[in-house]
Amino acid sequence: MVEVKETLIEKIIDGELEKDMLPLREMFVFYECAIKEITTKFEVLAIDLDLRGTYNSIEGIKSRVKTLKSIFLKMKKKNIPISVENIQNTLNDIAGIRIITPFVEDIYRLASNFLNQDDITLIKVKDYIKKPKKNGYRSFHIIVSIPIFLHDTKKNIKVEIQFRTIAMDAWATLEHKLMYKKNLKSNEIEMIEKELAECAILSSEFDKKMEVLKGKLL
Ligand code: 0O2
Repeated sequence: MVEVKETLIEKIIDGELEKDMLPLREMFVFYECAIKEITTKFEVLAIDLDLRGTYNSIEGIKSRVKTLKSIFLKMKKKNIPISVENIQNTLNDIAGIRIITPFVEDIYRLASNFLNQDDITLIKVKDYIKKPKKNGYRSFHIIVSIPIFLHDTKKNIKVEIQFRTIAMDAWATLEHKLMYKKNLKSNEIEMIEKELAECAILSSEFDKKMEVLKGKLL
């Protein structure tokens, strides 16, 4: 045990650990750069749409780079050996951006405006609005690739973008909080899942009613 610790300290002092970690650190920096590029694109789109429209079509933009722990757990679940190359090839959601909109219609319009930009390559679409998940989860996901320009090269980086209305985001955020609660018995889980599915239906009806009101008022 002591030996392992000493070896680790020696590696840190010698700068060896830093050298070993470089590809991993680079990987995280590239994903952060891709998030910056895409966030700016949506901020510009929001400014332009707000100039022409009657309300703010983007309520909020959130982003995150997946934690190392979460990356390793997902690779383990998929039973794929861990290497920087395997991680980049296997996982589509290391860089994640969430766009929150007032209305469902805004989601498809924003996604289409964004995908029309010629440096964006669409890799995959998952429309959980048209086809919600069994638990009631609704959201529109796209996986895209965007180039980032470094001092001597260009790299194409994959990013997952989730589009949600305020109602979809509220449901998903609360569901995430409730379902990650520990020490629940299986009958309690079943009960919560049932109630959450009911809330998802209410949330979907809410979005539909708001869309109708928007048609009348905006
Ligand atoms: P976190 O904390 O956001 O990182 P894939 O391997 O791509 O085919 P994956 O990654 O499960 O399968 O794809 P999917 O279904 O598009 O889900 C990706 C992300 O969507 C999740 O990331 C969540 O952010 C969100 N999501 C999907 N299903 C649900 C759900 O039922 N409830 C909530 N609250 N969010 C959901 P992570 O990695 O699970 O989590």
